[in-house]
Amino acid sequence: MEGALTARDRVGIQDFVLLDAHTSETAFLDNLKKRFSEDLIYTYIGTLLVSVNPYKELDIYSKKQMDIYMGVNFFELPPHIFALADNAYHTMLAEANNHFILISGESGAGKTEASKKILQYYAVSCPSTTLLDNVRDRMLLSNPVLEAFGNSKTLKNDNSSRFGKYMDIQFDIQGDAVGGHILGYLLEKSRVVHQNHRERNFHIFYQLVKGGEEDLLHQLGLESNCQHYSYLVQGECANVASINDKNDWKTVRNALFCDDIHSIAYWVIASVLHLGNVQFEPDSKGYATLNNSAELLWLLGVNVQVLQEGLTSRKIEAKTDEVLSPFTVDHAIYARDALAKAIYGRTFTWLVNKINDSMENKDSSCKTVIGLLDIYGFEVFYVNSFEQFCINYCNEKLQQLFIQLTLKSEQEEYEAENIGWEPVQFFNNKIICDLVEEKHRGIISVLDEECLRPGEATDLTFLERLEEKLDSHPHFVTHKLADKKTRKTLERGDFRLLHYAGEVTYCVVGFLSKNNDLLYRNIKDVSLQVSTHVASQFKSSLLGLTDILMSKEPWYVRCLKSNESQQPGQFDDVLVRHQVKYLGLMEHLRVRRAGFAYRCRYDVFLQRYKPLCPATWPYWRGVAAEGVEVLVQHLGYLPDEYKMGRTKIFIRHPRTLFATEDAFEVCKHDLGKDRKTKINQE
Ligand code: AOV
Ligand code: MG
Repeated sequence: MEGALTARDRVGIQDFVLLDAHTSETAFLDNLKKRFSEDLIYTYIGTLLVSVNPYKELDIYSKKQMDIYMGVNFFELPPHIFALADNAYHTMLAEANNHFILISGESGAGKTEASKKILQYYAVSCPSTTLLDNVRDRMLLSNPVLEAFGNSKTLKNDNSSRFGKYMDIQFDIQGDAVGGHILGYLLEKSRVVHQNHRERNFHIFYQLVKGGEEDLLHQLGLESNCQHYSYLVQGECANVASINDKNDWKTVRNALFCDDIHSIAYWVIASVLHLGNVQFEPDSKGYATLNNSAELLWLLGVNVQVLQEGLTSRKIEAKTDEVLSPFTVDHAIYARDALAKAIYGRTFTWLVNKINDSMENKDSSCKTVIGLLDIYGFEVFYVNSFEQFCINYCNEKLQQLFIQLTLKSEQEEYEAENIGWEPVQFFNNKIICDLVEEKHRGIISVLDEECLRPGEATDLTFLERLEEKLDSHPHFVTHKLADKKTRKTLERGDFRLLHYAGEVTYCVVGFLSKNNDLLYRNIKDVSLQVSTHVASQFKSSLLGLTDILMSKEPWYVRCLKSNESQQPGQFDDVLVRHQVKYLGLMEHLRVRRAGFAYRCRYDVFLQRYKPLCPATWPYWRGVAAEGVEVLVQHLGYLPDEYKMGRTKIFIRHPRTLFATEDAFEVCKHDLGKDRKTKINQE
């Protein structure tokens, strides 16, 4: 019928690979937008899943939906996060190897929601035995607990993750989810003591104060009013429309699975709140004295006198003795906040350990894992500090990993295998990773060096050192180094990095002290350990993470933020286009489209599919590559559908492989049970 919209016109195309050959960025965006307006938030680029945040509940995550996606070939149903989860799962079972799902995108794009959906899929859909239900429940319950302690409202996202999380879901040989393990990365502890305007502290504080039962609050000496606590009022937004702290409290309380954990967690929250209310006044010499020490009594388990001393003075070792050097009020506030941050930070680590104990797979029957990576997304605020520097560096590393695993290695493999290939150009952000992490010259190195000159170095000398070392770096600018026009946009205490995802201007104030994260020594004596040089620790833990990921088979979810105001149904063209650009989605599409979705070593391919051809069954006595050629000719592969490399066969489209897989299933069936067993064993 003339004028009528075809389904394709209306809902767009579900795999970008199938769009017209020379897809422009505009066509790419049109397709996303069309689908978004029909509540179709998922689209594929081959096996990569693009997800656009709808900012509204969609009825697509029910158990019924999970059942629909279970064990179905990837491209047979509309794109879905469950399809990706299922595909990773079945590939893991078939190939008996480890996988990971990298979820990336900027703050508020939907990473955490995606990771929760994937975990739910595994916990609910995979086969189960009663014995294991317990472990699965723990896995699911770990989410609300860690979100309560590790997420908060920021300007970008009402439920923003303020820590990085990598979770291994462990499976046994039957495919049962049998255990889990979480690695946490760099919690943004500074939030405990300071929140910017319109931002909050971690959710758990508001949950306890607003939702805690009267008895409990009484025991902890807490008022049920957030306004009473100086650590909760700085952002002036204790109440957030999209958050129901009272309800969330109930969920978290039920999810905190044992009494010990309950009481310790509450004690810590209460202690931190009381600590925040401790005020200091100058004595006649200007030294700090506590003006309301009663609050401290609630800091259970700590010797009050030692604590008071620790907050108002520092121990200095003299030749034979130790003397107390008193603090000014500013110093004392610094010490108080350092203690609050440290208590909270250590509790978070302790909580992750407890959760890990509860999900541990005790009978070591675990065979393979699927790792889920959900970190804090790239973020740019009006003022950006050390925290944003670490978060954005982390995103830079993940982008580098993505590039290495897809764009770069893919093209290198074609070259190594002598597959004819027109190289696709892409921006490699390695230069920015190096700028941050290179030895001696990189920003972290310079920062660490400055931290080793206590008393002499300041945030500004740190900036000067950077200017000396990086004066001609194309991705680094400061007021001094900038041209006339750019200079106007920079303050003297700023440096600007040209990140892969855009420019970010960092204010150096606080970089040294945050990197040092040093507690005054006698406070450390009370209960805590010193942790030094966060940024380098972070760097090495990220390098460790990269190693973990490199040893596994990757899957990608690229989350896009639809609009800045967290509104349902709004698609901001400029914002989405920017993300499509910096995430390298067009380049990925080009590589994918011109490339080959599947590849397999000749011997492995032949071994699996040899029953499909009389010439190769039961044995092929010649060279494996020739056997594969005979086999695929027999199966009717067209010349355009595959290429023969040096050691591998490359298959252009998954549907070709699926057809072969289907034929294999039928053949296995026909061969009968005994022989089927034999094939599997071989
Ligand atoms: P993020 O993890 O990527 O940001 P979230 O996953 O927390 O972002 O998503 C932000 C908000 O967007 C959620 O709280 C939901 O309200 C909404 N949302 C996201 N995905 C969906 C979905 N699939 N369906 C419905 N609503 C969704 V950060 O943690 O800030 O980088 O540090
Ligand atoms: Mg998140």
